[in-house]
Amino acid sequence: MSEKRLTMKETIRQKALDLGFCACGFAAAKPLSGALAEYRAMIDEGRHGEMGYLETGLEARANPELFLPGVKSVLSVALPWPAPTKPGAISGYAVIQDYHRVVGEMLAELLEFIRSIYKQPVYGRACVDSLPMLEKGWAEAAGVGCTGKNSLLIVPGHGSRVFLGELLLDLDLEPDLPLDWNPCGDCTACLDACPTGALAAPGKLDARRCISYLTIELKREFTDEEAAATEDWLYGCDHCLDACPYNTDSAAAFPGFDPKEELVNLTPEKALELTNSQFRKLFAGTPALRLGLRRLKRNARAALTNKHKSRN
Ligand code: B12
Ligand code: SF4
Ligand code: SF4
Repeated sequence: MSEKRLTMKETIRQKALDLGFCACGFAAAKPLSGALAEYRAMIDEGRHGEMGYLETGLEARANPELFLPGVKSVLSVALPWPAPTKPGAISGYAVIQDYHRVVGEMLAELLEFIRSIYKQPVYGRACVDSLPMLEKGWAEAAGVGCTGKNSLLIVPGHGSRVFLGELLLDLDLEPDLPLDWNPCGDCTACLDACPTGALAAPGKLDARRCISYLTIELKREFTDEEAAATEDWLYGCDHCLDACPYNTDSAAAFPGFDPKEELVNLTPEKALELTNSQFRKLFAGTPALRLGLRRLKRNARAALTNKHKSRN
């Protein structure tokens, strides 16, 4: 490999860190075989529940060449969000600015920078949950971190309270090596903290039992069993994140994320009183806006029932 290519890569990585990402790595855009096998197993076993969109484009998720011919490298980044200041009913990642927009804008700026330092046209495409990509698999391949038993990617020194994003590039950049790191060892804190048994085995999630899936992804009304499983959560669930020793409260978050106090303090009672326009105003700019008021109220009714049951 030429010294120039290495220098370019390190210049890009430094820019990514300067923009606020806590980690940046590079992988060759070659098929990810191990991650695809895990993915197929999830679909074949029905663990994805009613997320029908996960059944499409299976091969492409592990091989970006199939939807972006000519792509040679996958640049993977992580952006840390703040630890909750107090327990709330909405996951910490959803009481702040929508990561799709924030990470997407930062990746667009990084791409502009890359174009400015190359003396040739550079084709690039940013992805934050917006293309069929196995984001954790790519982050692992790029040496950004390792997947823990809660199935989330852990970045050394920053934990798993991080969003992932990618830039697909037609540049032939030297790939980084995956980390030689077993972050979990004998720890089982996340498996023990999951109230529903959704973490069926280390690294294997059964979404049908996951509160995050039930409150965010499930479109229909709950069955009685599903409603009982959601505890007092209105959107998402943070138990397996909060339990992880790598997610210390002092880990530095991206300063551009500013928790919305009204969302941190939202109760099921208040959620049930919201009108449509109040809902849109309250959730504007956050990832939870896409839930819609009907499903927020579904979640709030279940949370209230669970609260009353736990008192009796
Ligand atoms: C569908 C989806 C969900 C589904 C299913 C989650 C899942 N684990 O599959 C639901 C709705 C439940 C969900 C919930 C959450 N999600 Co989500 N989700 C996604 C999405 C869109 C696709 C994930 C996917 O393809 N899953 C299918 C499975 C098979 O793939 P996988 O988990 O990546 O597979 C790996 C593991 O299974 C692992 N593995 C397999 N076997 C074993 C065995 C061992 C021992 C180990 C250690 C690992 C391991 O290897 C595979 C390859 O890396 C991604 C974005 C994306 N496009 O990738 C975000 C994403 C994974 N979600 C994210 C977040 C933040 C969450 C929540 C924390 C939100 C919340 N607070 O409520 C929860 C966490 C729940 C959990 N413990 O996973 C982040 C995770 C960031 C990170 N640090 O990893 C992502 C990457 C979005 C983003 N751009 O930042 N999510
Ligand atoms: S998000 Fe909640 S329900 Fe889902 S695996 Fe983690 S702890 Fe379990
Ligand atoms: S809580 Fe323990 S087992 Fe779970 S991901 Fe963190 S280190 Fe791994």
